Amino acid sequence: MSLARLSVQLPQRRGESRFAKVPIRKKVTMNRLRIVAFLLAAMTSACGGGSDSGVTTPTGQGSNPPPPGSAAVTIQDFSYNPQNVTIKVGTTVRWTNAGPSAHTTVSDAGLWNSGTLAAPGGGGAYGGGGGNTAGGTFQFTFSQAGTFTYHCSIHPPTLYPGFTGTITVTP
Ligand SMILES: [Cu+2]
Repeated sequence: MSLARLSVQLPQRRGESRFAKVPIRKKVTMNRLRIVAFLLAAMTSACGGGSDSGVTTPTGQGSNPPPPGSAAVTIQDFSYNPQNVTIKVGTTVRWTNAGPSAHTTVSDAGLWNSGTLAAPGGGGAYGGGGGNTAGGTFQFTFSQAGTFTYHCSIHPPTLYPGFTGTITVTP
């Protein structure tokens, strides 16, 4: 190894003993790459088909709607969040009351009626403290396409404008 080559390598390998280590480090890097590749391959095969619904994502659909499965709506502060949900037929929507009041989700067309969903208990208005109970939940699976509006029967839109929601179900 010539002095000229050494002087080139010095700035690249600060603080390490130089030329003796170069081939070893290369070998270690190669082995690491092989191990990573092996792990990736193992994980990929292990995870194949491991999703809960087993459905595939449709292509060319943009960001909406998501594939059948589930969607979540949070009821909080006299609003449904998100207010508008677009899903595919077969999707289950789950409403969760995050408080502070008791609420319902009732289909305007009478498809579903959750009954009263309790607010989270304990720990203040939003149930943030310890030892609290979770807010009430309700879920409904949409088996037909269409646009379904809904409201809270305890706080009707006549008194709470904007406290409404829409589920758009595509074929
Ligand atoms: Cu309500």
